[in-house]
Amino acid sequence: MDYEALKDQWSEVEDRDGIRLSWNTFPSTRMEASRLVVPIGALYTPLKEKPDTPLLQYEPVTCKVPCRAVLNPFATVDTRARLWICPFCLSRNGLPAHYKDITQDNIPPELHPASTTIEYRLARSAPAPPIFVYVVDTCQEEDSLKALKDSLVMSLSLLPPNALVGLVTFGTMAQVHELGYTECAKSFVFRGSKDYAAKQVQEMLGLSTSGMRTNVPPQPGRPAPVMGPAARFLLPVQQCEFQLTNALEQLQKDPWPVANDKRSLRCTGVALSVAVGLLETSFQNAGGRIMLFAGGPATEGPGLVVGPELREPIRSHHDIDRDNIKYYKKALKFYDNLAKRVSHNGHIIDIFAGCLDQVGLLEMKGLSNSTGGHMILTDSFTSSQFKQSFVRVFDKDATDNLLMGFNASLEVLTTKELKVTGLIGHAVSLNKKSNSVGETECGIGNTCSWKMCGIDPTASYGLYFEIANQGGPAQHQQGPQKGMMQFLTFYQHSSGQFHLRVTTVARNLSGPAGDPAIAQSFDQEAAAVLMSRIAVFKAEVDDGPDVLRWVDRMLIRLCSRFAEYRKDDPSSFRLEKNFTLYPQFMFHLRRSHFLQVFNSSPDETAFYRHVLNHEYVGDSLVMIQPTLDSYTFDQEGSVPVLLDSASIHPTHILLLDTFFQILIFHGETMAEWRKAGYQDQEGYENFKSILEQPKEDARELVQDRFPLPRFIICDAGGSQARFLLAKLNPSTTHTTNNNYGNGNSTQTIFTDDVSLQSFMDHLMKLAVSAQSSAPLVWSQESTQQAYNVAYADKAKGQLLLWMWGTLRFNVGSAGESPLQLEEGFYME
Ligand SMILES: *C1O[C@H](CO)[C@@H](O)[C@H](O)[C@H]1NC(C)=O
Ligand SMILES: *[C@@H]1O[C@H](CO)[C@@H](O)[C@H](O)[C@H]1NC(C)=O
Ligand SMILES: *[C@@H]1O[C@H](CO)[C@@H](O)[C@H](O)[C@H]1NC(C)=O
Ligand SMILES: *[C@@H]1O[C@H](CO)[C@@H](O)[C@H](O)[C@H]1NC(C)=O
Ligand SMILES: *[C@@H]1O[C@H](CO)[C@@H](O)[C@H](O)[C@H]1NC(C)=O
Ligand SMILES: [Zn+2]
Repeated sequence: MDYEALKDQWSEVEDRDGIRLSWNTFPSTRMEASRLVVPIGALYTPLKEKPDTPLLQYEPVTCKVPCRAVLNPFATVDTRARLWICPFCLSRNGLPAHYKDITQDNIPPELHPASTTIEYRLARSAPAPPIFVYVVDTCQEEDSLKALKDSLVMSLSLLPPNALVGLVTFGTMAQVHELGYTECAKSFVFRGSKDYAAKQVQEMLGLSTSGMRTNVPPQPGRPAPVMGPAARFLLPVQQCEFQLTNALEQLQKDPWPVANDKRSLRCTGVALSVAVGLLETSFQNAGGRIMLFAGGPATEGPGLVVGPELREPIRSHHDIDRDNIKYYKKALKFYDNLAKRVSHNGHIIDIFAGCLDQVGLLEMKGLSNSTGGHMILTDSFTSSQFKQSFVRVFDKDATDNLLMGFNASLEVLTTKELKVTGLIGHAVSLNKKSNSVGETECGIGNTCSWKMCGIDPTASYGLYFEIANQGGPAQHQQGPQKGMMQFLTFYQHSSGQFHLRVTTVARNLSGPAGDPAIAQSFDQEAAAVLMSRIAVFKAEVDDGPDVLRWVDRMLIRLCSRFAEYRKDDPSSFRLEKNFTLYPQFMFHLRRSHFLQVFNSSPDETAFYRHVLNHEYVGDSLVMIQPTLDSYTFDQEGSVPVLLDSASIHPTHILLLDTFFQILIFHGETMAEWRKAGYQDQEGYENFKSILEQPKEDARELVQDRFPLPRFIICDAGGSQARFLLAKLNPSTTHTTNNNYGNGNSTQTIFTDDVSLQSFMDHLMKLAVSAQSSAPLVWSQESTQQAYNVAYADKAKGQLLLWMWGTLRFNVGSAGESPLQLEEGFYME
């Protein structure tokens, strides 16, 4: 099968099962697996929206304990003997009585070959309606507090009427508002400087006894039953909307005076621990979100990230590097402990930051990354970036249920050839051992089950596997064997029922060593994203340069293994089509703000990494390698161009999408004409429409983007243009004098600002010197193929360009001549 056909097949699988694998044929031995360099991995989006899939209204048929695999299309069913053989453990199971009528032609939906992904609506109902606790910072300027209050009031109308809501506000002190008390506004106050133990919080709020009546199921459309003592603070929105709206509208800026040389005293840590304590006793394992709205950094009490003195700056990456950080470790420990409690309780923490400066996302990130919460970094609560992203959290499906799941967990089962080594994504380990757990660990490992608490239709998890078989291929059976995985996602649907989503994946196991089927099955896009997650996971614990070195080493090893070349002859280096884009992804990854942190604040780094760990393959690739489109005269619409400084041209407009930013850049001439107002003159309609097109395309791009990206419109020479320049390959500035130095060792670290071309030159040199292989020459034809791949991908909204051509930027004649691509550069 050719590469385009394979890609189509993978994208069908992604649509159907929400999964993409780095290798679509599994190696049959451990040795062979280790030679693949890139691990066997899956990027899985469990709740990917599948509007046409029926929701089964019965309990799944499962295999015996301890296997518990769910009946699936790969099971062998003996309709006459009324049994099915589990493909995971090979046990025989009787079919349940109500399946007595099944025949070859009349099979239940879960056995249908297309049902590799299926969802059950279980009989079990949620112990309580979904809970939302707003934790609101009042140390804010009036306009920003006003905007936030408006957003919060508006959001009440987006909640299901039976949802329980609560309000905690904080500044110098933290207050829990007693919404159940209707005579006047009443709240419980906590000192901002004190570290309250869980028990103290509960005693102060009078919550020491558990008040939840677990055996009273909530009735949709009716007020929930009274929840004991917590009902003073958490009420169905339909019952307390008036009270809560009032409380929100009356919120004032924190009244404590703040001197000119001081920051506001803000006890974010106490406020969060009070909110956590509020849900802890009464609503353990019931679905709930704690939503923090932070207008600045914690400066008071436990979890403070900077002191109140303004002359003391908040920590930077350089400070962390030099270990010059006064509060960091203590704050991190505080929030990580809190995160442990919250994820154990099954609740979610979202962090919305609305501040030009940092608010301490770095320290607080564990709260969101271990509970499946959102982390949204914006400049202000007045920005549309905040307002629109916030609204998107409450998106609903066709049946008017919120698109969010609660108290979710994911379990992975494998056939004996495969073992799961870990997960990278927003989850914590449930420490469950089984035969499917591998010996090595990648990400959060040593378990076959994870808890994510919060889950939504785009939440994606990187799962990694190893091969168990130590010896030669054990091909006892006829034909190729299959390696299988089953993913079981159990969650509280926002309708109030529990659901189980089951995805079962089977792939061929390779034949004897050197089977070409493995290389053919390489999905370079999925692989790049899975490797990026590992790199980012490493970057959380290892030194930056060590991580870059690891990325380089893995890339060189992959190229040595799969490229064709003559030993020590870089000019003979050639990669097959299914590998050509991969080195370029790695080039952009190592330049990206995921790994190069010094141009970002620690909060920004935490935010970028958080979002990367949540997205599926396509969006992750845009983050790793942004897309760039060009608009000019005499051309229909936009044309994808190289992510290269040579793409800048006076009479062109560029549209850059980095996922986090959407930037429109006017070349010099374009900017001058626009400033002169030509677009409004007769005869310049063409110019006017060129100015409009990128804006329209940008609107299209952000339609389903979450969080909403930052919009930047800038001109050549303007200061904002730096955001574009930072993303471009520095081809036109680089001189031939690159400073790699010792080009022999695979330990070599590329300098940060090398161009893609030097990067590739160097990669080829290293790859061909590592070991020998058959000769082949990089040809004009493969250059052309690479371009075709690039343009084919554009159709799917992903611009991938392979720079195997020389870029020639014709200066002269007022820079009017178009960019020229000369191909065949690597011929000689
Ligand atoms: C993918 O690459 C491998 C190794 O270079 C090669 O054997 C295989 O034919 C390629 N497959 C396709 C579909 O291009
Ligand atoms: C929430 O999830 C945990 C495991 O992750 C599970 O033990 C618990 O039963 C779930 N809660 C409910 C109410 O089902
Ligand atoms: C989540 O945050 C904690 C720190 O709070 C960090 O140690 C961990 O690596 C993060 N997890 C991921 C997947 O980034
Ligand atoms: C799996 O193996 C079967 C039998 O050899 C073959 O027909 C099929 O094409 C293989 N599937 C893939 C995706 O390679
Ligand atoms: C590479 O190694 C060879 C032999 O070990 C040595 O002669 C050569 O100078 C080295 N090249 C560089 C650039 O270090
Ligand atoms: Zn079984």
